[in-house]
Amino acid sequence: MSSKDSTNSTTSITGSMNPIDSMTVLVTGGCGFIGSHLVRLILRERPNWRVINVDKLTYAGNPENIPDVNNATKPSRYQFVQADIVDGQAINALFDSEKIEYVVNLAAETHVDRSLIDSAPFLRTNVEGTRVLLEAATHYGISRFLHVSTDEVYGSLGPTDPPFTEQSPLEPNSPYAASKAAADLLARAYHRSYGLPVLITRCGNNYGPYQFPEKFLPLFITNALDDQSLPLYGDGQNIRDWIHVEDHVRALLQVLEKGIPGEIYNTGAGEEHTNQRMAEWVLDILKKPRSLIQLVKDRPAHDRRYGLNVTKIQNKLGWRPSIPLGEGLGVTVSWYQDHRAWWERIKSGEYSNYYRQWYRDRLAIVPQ
Ligand code: NAD
Ligand code: TDX
Repeated sequence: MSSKDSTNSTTSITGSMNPIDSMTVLVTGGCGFIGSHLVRLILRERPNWRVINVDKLTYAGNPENIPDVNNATKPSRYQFVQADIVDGQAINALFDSEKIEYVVNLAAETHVDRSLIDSAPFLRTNVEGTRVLLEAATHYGISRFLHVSTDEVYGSLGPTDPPFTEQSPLEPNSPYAASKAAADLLARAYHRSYGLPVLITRCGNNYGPYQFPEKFLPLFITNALDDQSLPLYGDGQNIRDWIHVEDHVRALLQVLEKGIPGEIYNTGAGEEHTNQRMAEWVLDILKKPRSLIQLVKDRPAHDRRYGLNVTKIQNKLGWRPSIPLGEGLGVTVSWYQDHRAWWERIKSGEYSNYYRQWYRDRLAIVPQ
């Protein structure tokens, strides 16, 4: 690989920039769920930053996730580029034409169940796409590369195990998780091998507005709104550690600006709950009967429990989650109630084929 010096970078390789400094950040996957919240946060709170959003617009990418940005932001501060992160030519052309200082890599295939049907797109985007970005970032000598990994790389906890720390072994169980673990380790290797200032975050389950309704909470909320069954896998006792997406993107910004290159930061809100509890919570908020919950065939290799020790990000960077689950869940349910057109368009499109295929054997009655 070729490595250029950092002449087109405005900071030292380990230094972080003052938030008021002007700079250009490349966000990949900015039309997805978390990426759209991050783009919005940066444009709102870093008035001198320019955001280039590279997104392929897969089934999960949706420009409608950032309507305020698309319609109201001055073009000079926001640019959307439809491109595939695996396409080295397109990515290098972008680095050639723009003075990119920071990269935040969120672009990924993200749905565990789809990775169990076909793992190829997961390996392609999550591993090869990350490699293409790391290579370009190294070549062009950028200041910081934040790779957004996931708690799923750690595998599964037993009921009495302490939560995962950054030192926990990586034992991914699904093709999705394995592809994310590979990308995570590749990002680490680019730091060790080439000195690329890589930062890695591993976050728990996000919830909030604009989440694609294949994921547990938006699927259950929108099914409940339509009085459809909520397909709860297995015995419903699997545990996830839930965090509001706004808290997550604030952590990402903090790590991007203040994190130490080469370091990994777990991110989570310490809200561990069983899927059954979450499903009942949604139904109670909507005043719908709990009989809508239907226990269905389990997901293969279904991780039993995720939980994160977030002492490091709290102590080293001073980040704290600020949205309690009880509050965030209520507001999120209201958002889906108020944005029926957004999710109905998704659920009636390509997603309906997937839903029929995946849940056909699971649900007794699947809408035709
Ligand atoms: P998402 O599926 O909502 O969005 C992914 C985005 O990436 C989409 O806009 C899609 O079009 C884009 N994309 C996919 N393949 C691409 C490619 N080859 N080139 C360019 N763009 C491409 O995902 P999300 O939930 O917002 O997750 C974002 C990131 O955060 C992922 O890396 C995911 O692994 C990680 N993460 C998610 C969670 C969670 O709970 N959602 C938790 C921890 C980590
Ligand atoms: O229909 C369902 N029924 C059900 O019981 C679905 C879709 C899910 N579940 C269960 C499986 C999980 O235990 O709910 C839990 C959450 O499922 P997902 O929303 O698919 O998330 P998960 O598998 O935990 O992975 C998520 O968190 C980590 C994201 O999808 C990943 O992108 C992220 O990395």
